[in-house]
Order: sequence, then structure tokens, then C-alpha cells
Amino acid sequence: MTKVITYGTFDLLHHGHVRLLERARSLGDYLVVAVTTDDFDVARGKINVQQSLAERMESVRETGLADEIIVEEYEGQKIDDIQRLCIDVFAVGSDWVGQFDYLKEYCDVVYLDRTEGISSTQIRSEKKRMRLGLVGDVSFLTKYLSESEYVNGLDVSGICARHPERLQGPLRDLGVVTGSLDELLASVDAIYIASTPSEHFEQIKQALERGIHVLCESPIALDLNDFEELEAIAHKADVRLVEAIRPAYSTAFKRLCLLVKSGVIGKVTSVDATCTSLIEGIGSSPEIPAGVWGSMGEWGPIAMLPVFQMLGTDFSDLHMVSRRFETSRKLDAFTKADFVFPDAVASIIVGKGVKSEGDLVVSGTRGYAYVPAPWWRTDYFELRFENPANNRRYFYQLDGAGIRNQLASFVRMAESGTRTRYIDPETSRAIVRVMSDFVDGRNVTQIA
Ligand code: C2G
Repeated sequence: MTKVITYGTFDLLHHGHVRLLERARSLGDYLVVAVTTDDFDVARGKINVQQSLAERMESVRETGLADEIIVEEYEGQKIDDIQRLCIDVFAVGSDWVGQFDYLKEYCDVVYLDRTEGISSTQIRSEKKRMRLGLVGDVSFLTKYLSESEYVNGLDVSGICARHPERLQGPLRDLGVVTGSLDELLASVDAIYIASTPSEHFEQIKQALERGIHVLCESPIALDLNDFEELEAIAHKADVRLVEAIRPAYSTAFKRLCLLVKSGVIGKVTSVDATCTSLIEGIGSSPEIPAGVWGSMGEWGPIAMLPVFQMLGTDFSDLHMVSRRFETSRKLDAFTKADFVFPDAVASIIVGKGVKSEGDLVVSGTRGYAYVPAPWWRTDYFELRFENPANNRRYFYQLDGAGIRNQLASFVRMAESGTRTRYIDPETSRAIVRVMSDFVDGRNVTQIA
């Protein structure tokens, strides 16, 4: 019996895939098809896959061409599979010609002509494209514009800024450049909001009520009632309201949370997260540039994410110590927040006027997790134990600081109507509560 194997993502299965499977099958008597896992695809840069692994495996099964279906989940697995399954022939499309010649040491390698004129990317892009509007004045909106190029089915088509005349570079060339949110909303299907936290509620409400999906920098709102009102509007209008805390969309952070929750480091007793970035120009003059936030506004939700994802949100005590910029007294240059939970503690340090080590340490009764700076856009973390021989290291490719992953996830959520959330509502509520306390000065000690 001649055994053949072939590998692929097989997203949105099309006749190019089927022809490949048919010709691969004709090379022998038994065909094994290996379907890539979601994480393996993200790790190799394929962030736009629409269907889940289960859906893609089912599509391959329904062709009736595979005698066996397995998953491909790590680099180098092909050699393992060929040896373990006693494979005689490896087959793959000609777009990969030369890439798998190293397998000739283990089996025959056949490159089959790729079927022209069809691809999953093309299908994804032909689907109704989402027109995304940007809202805000901050410079990293340019990064969102460039990262959107990697996301199938998404076009950034406009921007609403407080000072559109001050916009620089490619943002100025967008189809709609306006100071009116109304005008922007008339021309888009979704918006990404990076305005100041105090503007979020009204902007989100206006969009949701017009059936526009919203991806918004955290906090969603500065008042719990406002948050609940927005959640209700989004639910009723069946549009997505998504919180844009970038670490939540990175594979490394998601896997870290799963491992910690699995108990691998024992009972979590302390979570310590630090986020700092000295930004030129902030605090040097009383004038606050449009859209600029203080340390808690910019870094607080990010630093709180691991706290609430790993310890839950029923903290009994919260105390914040904050120092403001000498000149821009409205903005905090540094804030430390300490949380007390029934059986754990947490501490976050955030600073735009103070520099510190931006790492994340999760302390447990059997070991601890260490994420090196800048932990909030990490592709790597370690689990460390009393016996260093038991230490484990994890790496998950993260391109573009997680922005393209976040945008691709947002498109999928908006298109599929799925209510899956990367940040659970309880975490969002807890962030709103803390930010509301901070803004209103509750549980806050001002120093200097
Ligand atoms: N294919 C084809 N014609 C097309 C599209 C795809 O022959 N129009 C082939 C590809 O060459 C590949 C298989 O169908 O052999 C699956 O394609 P994809 O799902 O795009 O997966 P890909 O990332 O190309 O998988 O490690 C090998 C890779 O996993 C191959």
C-alpha cells in the first residue's frame, strides 16, 4: 500500500483544494490530510483564517478523499508524521516548490500544479469588505492603518479627529477626513476609537445606535451605568462592542492565562504588572495635545488585564497612589494601584512620566510565570520553579505588536455575528469601576 500525505489550512474549502486532494490521492492508495491548527497558522503569519480547525477538518472529511485526517500544530512536525505513519509520498501544491525538498530524505516529494484563479485569500477578500473608520488624534492610528493591510476584507476608509487639519501622512489621504463623527459614521461599517476615555461613551453610543460595530480603546466608559447602557444597546442592535486591549489578542498572553488557570504554577497569590513609556512633550507645557491621556488612561486597562483575567474581579480593597506632571496637572505621570482579593493581591504600576521595568510576574504556590518587558506585546514567557530543571519556556510568533491579530479578530466577530469575546464583560466592568474611582479621586492618594 502506498501512503500519501498532504498538509494545508483548507480555509473556506474551494475547488483548488479539492483538485489538490484528488491528485494527491491518485499518487497512492491511502491519503492522510494534515490540517493546520489556528495557533500554528497565526504563528506562521496566517491571521485571516475564517473557519475553526473543527470546521476545516469537517470540510476535508466531507470531500471523502481523505482516509485519515490529523492536525499540524508545530514546525517540523512533517518529519515526525512521515516517519510515524510510514508515509511513501509527500504532496503539496506547486506554490511550495522547493520548500519541502528536505523531506526527500524520508519519502518521495511531489509538487502538484496549483489551480490558478482561486484562493482562500481571494474568497475572503471578495466577501463584503468591512469599511473601518478611525476616531481620534493620536499618532498610533497610523499604525492601525498600516496593520490593516494584513487583514483580509478590511479597508480603513476614513478618520474623524478633533483637529483633522493637523493629521499627518497617510491618515490625511483617507477617503473621509473630518471633524464630524456623524459624517464618518455615514460612510463606514465599523469604527476603531482611540479618543480620550471621557469621549468614548458618546462616540460609542452614536455608532451603536446606527448599527456600526465598535472596537474601542479601554476603558469603554468611565461610569458603570454608561457601560451597562452601551452593552444593552449593542445587544439590542446586534452589533459588536469590542474592547481593544491588545495583549488579549496575542497567542502568548492567551496561552499564559490558560496555563495559569490550569494550576501549573499552583494557586496564584500575586500578580504584578508594570507598563511605562516616557512620551516626549507630555507634561512639558500646560497645553495638553489633543487625544493625550495620562498614565492610568493609557496604561491602566492594559496593566489590569492580567490581574482580572487571572484573579477575577471581586477585589475587596483598592488603593491608588498617584503623582501628576508638574505642568499638566490634569495628567498623572505615575500611578501605583494595589488590589486585595479574598486570597491574593495584585499591584500595577503605570507611568508616562516615570520609567520602570515593564514586566509581568504571576506568583504561585508551586512556581511563577515571568513575562519580560514589554510584556504587553510579548511573544515569549517562562514558567519558573524551585528546581530550575523544571522551568519551561514558551514562544508564540506575534507580528505587528498584536494589532493585526486584533483587527482580524474584530472582523471575524463582526462578520460571523459570534458573541465570543476576548475580554469578558466582568473584566470590562472591573476596569470601568477602577477608572471611575481614579477619575473621581476615590481610593486615590495624590503625592507631590
Ligand atoms: N492549493 C492549490 N490551488 C489553489 C489553492 C491551494 O493547489 N488555488 C493547494 C496548496 O498548494 C496546498 C493545499 O492546496 O497544497 C492547501 O492550501 P492552503 O489551505 O492555502 O494551505 P497552505 O498554507 O498552502 O498549506 O506546510 C504546507 C502548507 O501547510 C500548505
